[in-house]
Amino acid sequence: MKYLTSKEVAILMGVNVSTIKRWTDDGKLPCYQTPGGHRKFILSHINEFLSKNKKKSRKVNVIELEGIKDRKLIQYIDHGAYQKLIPVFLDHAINADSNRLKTTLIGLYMKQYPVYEIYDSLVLPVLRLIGDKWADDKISIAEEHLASNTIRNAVNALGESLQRQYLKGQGYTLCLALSGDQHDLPLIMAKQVLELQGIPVLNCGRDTPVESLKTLLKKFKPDRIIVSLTYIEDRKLANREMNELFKIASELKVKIGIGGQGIHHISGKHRKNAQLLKSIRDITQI
Ligand code: B12
Repeated sequence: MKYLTSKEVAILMGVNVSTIKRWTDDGKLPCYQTPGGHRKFILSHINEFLSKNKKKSRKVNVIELEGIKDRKLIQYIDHGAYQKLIPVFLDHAINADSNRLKTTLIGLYMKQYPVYEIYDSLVLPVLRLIGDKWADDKISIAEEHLASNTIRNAVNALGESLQRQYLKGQGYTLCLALSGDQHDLPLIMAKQVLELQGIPVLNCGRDTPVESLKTLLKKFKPDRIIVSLTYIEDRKLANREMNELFKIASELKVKIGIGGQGIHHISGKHRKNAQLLKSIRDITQI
């Protein structure tokens, strides 16, 4: 977690340091105070303030705070111009420019664009383009790995800035990808969006055999299980695991949600019995 000083927050918000001090003294802008009396901020403090003072978010400039002088990028972020951001984000991902990727995601979040929208409208289209480039032999496996890893790090950096306040009495949601599926980016994004809604998440991550879940389910008693299906190599195995999961779910009275491009590879009865998540936004409706 990165802590910001009053001076950095002043640059970020486009105001004087004295204004930052006044806002914190008035209790409008949350902050931590060091034993020496210095104010320290995390991005979610600023986001909380901005969500109550929407007009002030217009002046916010995360990119410049990071020393990136890129007027076009600033403009696209300000306007949430996803169509224009897609090729730029793709280019930065392929060039492993993690600083620009991170500040683009955090910049959009600070401008109050919903996290699910940032993922559905920017990150997912870029990941698909990277996959297409790899499939068309336009980039090597190494380049594809580097680009998707750089995006993964930026998504994790945004996750660190998000504020989490779990709702009282809210049960867990357990997330996983089935055996053999190594794609975990959708799970990371789904976790963040659920947590923003006050739902605590247990993310088992990629390549999780369903038969290994039993003790965990008994221990945490989740309300819901979400399965990410991106790549299914062995359809028989995937359907066997889904059968097993539905059996466990009916015993424990737990709902199942499934999402990802691999949902078409599992049997129709599973698709019928589960809640289908066709976008990251759908996670906000469960
Ligand atoms: C990054 C990546 C990898 C990385 C994964 C890194 C990681 N830690 O996640 C690595 C390098 C490991 C990898 C490996 C492989 N990959 Co890959 N990979 C991708 C890539 C570029 C992005 C995947 C991703 O995160 N997509 C984002 C998801 C979320 O987008 P989506 O599924 O389209 O969108 C859905 C979600 O929004 C969903 N949704 C809504 N709510 C929710 C909630 C949840 C929880 C979920 C899951 C989804 C969801 O609804 C949308 C529509 O379905 C894709 C390209 C692509 N088109 O996606 C290829 C892709 C998935 N990979 C592919 C392949 C072939 C492979 C490999 C076999 C390559 C190889 N020869 O080794 C291996 C298989 C590994 C394995 N056993 O799983 C193919 C799959 C083709 C197919 N028909 O199944 C793709 C499509 C590339 C391509 N164009 O061919 N890959």
